[in-house]
Amino acid sequence: MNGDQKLDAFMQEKQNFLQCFPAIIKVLTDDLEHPEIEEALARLKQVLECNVIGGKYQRGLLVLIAFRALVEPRKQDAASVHRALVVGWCVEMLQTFFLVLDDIMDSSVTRRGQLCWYRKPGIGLDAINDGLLIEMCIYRLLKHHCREQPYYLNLTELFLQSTYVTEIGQSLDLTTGPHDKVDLSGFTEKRYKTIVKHKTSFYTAYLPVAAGMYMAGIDGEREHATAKKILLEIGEFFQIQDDYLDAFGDPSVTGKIGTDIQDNKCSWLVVQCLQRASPEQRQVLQENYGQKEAEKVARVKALYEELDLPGVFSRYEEDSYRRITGLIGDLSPPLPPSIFLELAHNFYKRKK
Ligand code: DMA
Ligand code: MG
Ligand code: MG
Ligand code: MG
Repeated sequence: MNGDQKLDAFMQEKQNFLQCFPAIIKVLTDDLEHPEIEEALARLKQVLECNVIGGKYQRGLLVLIAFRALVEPRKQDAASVHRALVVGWCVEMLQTFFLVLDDIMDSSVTRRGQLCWYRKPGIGLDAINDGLLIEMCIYRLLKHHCREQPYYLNLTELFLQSTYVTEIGQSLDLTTGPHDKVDLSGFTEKRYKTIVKHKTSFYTAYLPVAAGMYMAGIDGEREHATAKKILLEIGEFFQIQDDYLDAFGDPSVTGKIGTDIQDNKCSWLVVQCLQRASPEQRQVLQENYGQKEAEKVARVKALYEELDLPGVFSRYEEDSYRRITGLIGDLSPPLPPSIFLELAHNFYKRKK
């Protein structure tokens, strides 16, 4: 199959996926037994509709793709498929919870083509509680739809572990690039990989596939370790693209304005820049990185261009894609290569 047909796997599932969102909202926000919390649930409905919708749904759809590839067709009855859709939305809610809080910590301006939630009039830091409520929706949905399933505990623990791992990654992301001090010596490739494995790869790539595996009854340590190895690689590739797009993407396409240079982030670009910079260029970075002035940000981007980091990125993208397809080629049953190939195709050369 070629790349276009692979992309269709995500597109095919998308219709169904979006169609069941209203039913999910209903389960989460209709509570006739507790009329005294009606206002809070009305707000939750608004929070969910404004924040969970509008992304690419790649992580949520990936649960469906894994489920379809791993569960025997005769066991893909309507109720089981619905549970997979729900778990897909749980992954999207985890992502939304992280993003609402990440945008506050990163002082971001836009997300998914709109003002970030905390920047909307009248919201401000109340967004913190909104984010926490979105997180709890995961466990309410799992309980409501999956409590009787043999994989309920595995899924619950998987979501909890993914949250912990991501929060550890966010912690390293924040402390490696503090607000008050630019220390370029901390921006190493090794630290970069540790941050990304935790803050992105685990929940972006491993979580959705692992959820599909548990739903299919695949809970062996060996199978999960094999899947994790490849998925963490694919996740690293995804975050490197995110870092590249932060400086060189088109905000009208990505839906977000980059902030990594201003925020003193240990981005893939700054790590690559430091590996190639002359002492003079390093000095330019030292004087301009991690500050909000537009001229300083522009100076850092000009340095990235001088060092041809867009070219370095293109070459990295090709190499990484080749390495990932190689790893996928070595897979053995019960894990079919299709899930991993579809994911790699979907991420490769993305513009948003
Ligand atoms: C992504 O980091 C990680 C999480 C857990 C949201 P990021 O700040 O680079 O993401 P974005 O570019 O979407 O703000
Ligand atoms: Mg961010
Ligand atoms: Mg961040
Ligand atoms: Mg980013």
